[in-house]
Amino acid sequence: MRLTRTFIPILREAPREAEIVSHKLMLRAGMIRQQAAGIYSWLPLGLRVLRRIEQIVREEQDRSGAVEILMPTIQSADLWRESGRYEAYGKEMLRITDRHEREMLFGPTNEEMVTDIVRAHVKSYRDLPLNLYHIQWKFRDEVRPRFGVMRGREFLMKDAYSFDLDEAGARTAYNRMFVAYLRTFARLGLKAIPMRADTGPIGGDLSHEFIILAATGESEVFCHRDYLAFDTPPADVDFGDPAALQALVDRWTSLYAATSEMHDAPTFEAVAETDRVSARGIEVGHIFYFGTKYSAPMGARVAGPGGEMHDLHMGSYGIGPSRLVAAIVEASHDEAGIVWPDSVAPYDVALLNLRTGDAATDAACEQIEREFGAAGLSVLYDDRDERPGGKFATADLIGIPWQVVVGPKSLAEGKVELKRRATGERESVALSDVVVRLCS
Ligand code: P5A
Repeated sequence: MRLTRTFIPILREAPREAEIVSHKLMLRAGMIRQQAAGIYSWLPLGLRVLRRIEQIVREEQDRSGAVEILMPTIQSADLWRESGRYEAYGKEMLRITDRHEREMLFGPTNEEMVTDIVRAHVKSYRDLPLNLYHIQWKFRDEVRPRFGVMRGREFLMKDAYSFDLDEAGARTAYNRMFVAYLRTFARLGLKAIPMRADTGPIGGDLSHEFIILAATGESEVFCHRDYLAFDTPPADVDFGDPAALQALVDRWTSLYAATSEMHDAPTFEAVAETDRVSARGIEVGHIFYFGTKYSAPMGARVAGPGGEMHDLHMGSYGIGPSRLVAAIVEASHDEAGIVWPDSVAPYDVALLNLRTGDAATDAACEQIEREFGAAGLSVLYDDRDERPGGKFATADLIGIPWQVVVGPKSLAEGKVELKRRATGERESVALSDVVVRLCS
């Protein structure tokens, strides 16, 4: 993609309303635009990152056995009356009336709706276990929307819902999501620590938040330092083996880790002082087990092996892809701009033509762009008529992992420069080798 043909409205200065570095950088890099408090448009660069995050989340959900659906954003108030949450949810719910005076709402979460789907179609224990998820926009009229897409009012959520015959089955479903989340966050280049958490308006008594440590995080958290060095479960973990899953979860819950609502100071102080981490964190995922809280009032039950009826045991599991874009920037930037992890970068390579209009540099850039494309790497080609300094600054700001710099002097010797954004390391590479060098 040529920079002159796409739409990346770079800002020289961060708008004053941006308080934290991720919000500043996302605005400066032209990734998002605020449309109202806590409501954003996603511009091309931001959208590409959001889509890559969504795709990694989707792959790990699918790997764990969850099945993708898509439920609407608008829901009927009647469904929420069945669970008793319509009144209880309060002012955070955006309530809407349609032309027939029917009460509707913009969904803040989908426990009721998915329970309605399952009660209509799932009648027997043979249809279980079942985990349905979707990736859909939510609306919560937050008291304090802030920090850009970190705490929006409209935000994207991956929400999964598990259905099992009994508590033991539901526990395995919970463990599946727990392990899938560890893998998801690691693939996004993040160290997320599962911490005992409060359940709030979702309910239930077993819950973990997945937290990444960051000075600008909104939550106060406490954990054992060893978690920072724990290994991620491998890609071939057997999601059909309850004992193997339990062993992984046992390990990841063996040390102290709690959010401030669940914090127990005496237990934490029993941890050696050098191992105690007391920090701020960003909640990027949250999982819940709440048994029959929705299935019992809504009549979601199935016949067991002997024909007896069971209320379904449920859990729900959320990840915030739009918040993750900001969280990754918080975790990965320097003074010059964003440093995208390879797995979510908006493009793989930034191609800088230092003398646009020069026949040799133009031809070399076009050749490189074609060859990278053929090799399956995406390229953002800076073909603007702009000074080299401006091109370097833009490339550093938007943080694409590799930069290929094509200038007339080195090109005369058949060379281009390759720079790794994360480390600043540069090497001079023959024009004919640059694609092979990145693909190997
Ligand atoms: C779990 C899935 C739930 O809503 N119901 C369905 C459960 N959990 S949650 O913790 O309230 O939200 C899940 C994740 O969504 C993200 N998130 C947000 N992202 C941006 N702005 C917000 N205002 C916002 N609120 C929640 C978080 O990643 C959270 O973990």
